[in-house]
Amino acid sequence: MARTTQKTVGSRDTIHALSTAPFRSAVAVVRVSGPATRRVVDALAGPLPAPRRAVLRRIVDPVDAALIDEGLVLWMPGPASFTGEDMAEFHVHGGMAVVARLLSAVGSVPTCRSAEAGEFARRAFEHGRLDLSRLEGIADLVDAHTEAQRRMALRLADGAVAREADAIRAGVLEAMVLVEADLDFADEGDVTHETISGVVERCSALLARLEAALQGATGAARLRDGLTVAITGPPNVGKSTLINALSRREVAIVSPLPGTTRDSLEAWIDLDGLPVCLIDTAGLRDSDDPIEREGIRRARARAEAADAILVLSDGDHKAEAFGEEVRAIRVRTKCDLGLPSGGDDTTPVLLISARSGYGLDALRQALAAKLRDGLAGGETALLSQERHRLAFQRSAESLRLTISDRTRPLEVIAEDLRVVATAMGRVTGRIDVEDILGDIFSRFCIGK
Ligand SMILES: Nc1nc2c(ncn2[C@@H]2O[C@H](COP(=O)(O)OP(=O)(O)OP(=O)(O)O)[C@@H](O)[C@H]2O)c(=O)[nH]1
Ligand SMILES: [Mg+2]
Repeated sequence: MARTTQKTVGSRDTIHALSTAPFRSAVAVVRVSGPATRRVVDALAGPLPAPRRAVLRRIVDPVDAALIDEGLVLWMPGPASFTGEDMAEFHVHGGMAVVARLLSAVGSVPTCRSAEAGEFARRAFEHGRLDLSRLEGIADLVDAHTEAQRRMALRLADGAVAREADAIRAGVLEAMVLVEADLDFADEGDVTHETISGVVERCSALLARLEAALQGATGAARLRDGLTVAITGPPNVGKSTLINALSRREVAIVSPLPGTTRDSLEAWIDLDGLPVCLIDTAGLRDSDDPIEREGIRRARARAEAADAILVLSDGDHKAEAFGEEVRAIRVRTKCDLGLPSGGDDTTPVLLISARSGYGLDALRQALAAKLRDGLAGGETALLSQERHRLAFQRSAESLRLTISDRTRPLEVIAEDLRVVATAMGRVTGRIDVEDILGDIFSRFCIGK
């Protein structure tokens, strides 16, 4: 059916999108935002319901009055909505045909068009409903796979970073006032060293805050992206059997032939709340086969870059490399075939049988503990996003300059302070935002 509605592109357009996942599901939610939302509700579902109350309605296509589905309709007038504009939600059965027809029906209302990626969030920002860092937190919350990621994302969405950035910015603005006052009245005697003392005192306190915020930030960023664990060892020790057991999936081919795995294989697991990418690798040995050699080269490279390494050995094969690394956990496999007689090495070894499940819980615990050690407080850190970390870091560097050299002219100090105020303002998007908006909102998918 051809729909030839005149559309005007612009921010006063009314936008619509499927906000739930684009798969068959019990319920799908289509969101609408913008000035024509009233008309959309009226055309598809009859008179406007009471604000923010779900009502069950017959939803029809205004083009031919055909019934699309029966579902819940929510009317959320602006400005107290997510975007700050008039909004509506249609909760319908989540079949793809239902959704497709509903989207086309909404799109037939004049000035309605499909939302671009992140456009709902962008409107929320532009209408001052949420600052940038909170919106980034919401994006992380949607992407969170594990408890640790969820908690971290929620802190950001809840405004923890925004509050800190605002407080630091306010402190810097106070220091700037002192500097500007001095610059304006520079001819009224030698008060400059007093001004500098006052500024340095304020900057020291602010630097302490910045440094506290930066604590654990590197670990937090790794946690946000996920941690990698390489499973290494000689051929046939049971690396592939272990990745299958830990991920509870048939990720890798297992066979009694040594040299079965050549490519590195990955499986994501939730390890006590930590997002962990397990990597099964080719067995380490001297080989003349060029394909196996490439596999072994990759295995070593993955292990080098991993956050932790499981170094496997069995009764027949000893582990060669990585055994002494702090990142390594030594694991003796196939313990269902008999426990080792011991005495061959001093490094503690975890005993497991991937076949019977013996020792796997202890291995999970040891691995989670090792990864948490490496995160160095990242789980509770304030800053998990690179963009925020860089802003705090740049600010800290500026303040260190101000504090360390009291002989610099006030004009230069003023510039350092401005750098901090700008960096903190960008975290929340209060200033100079246009150039960073695209970056952030492109991370959102359509419907957010
Ligand atoms: N009894 C016993 N056999 C195991 C265990 N884990 C693995 N095996 C056997 O050991 C053989 C090799 O297992 P894989 O998991 O393919 O070993 P791998 O380390 O991935 O070997 P490559 O890919 O060749 O490097 C297979 O026959 C497995 O069934 C175990 O816990 N107990
Ligand atoms: Mg294998």
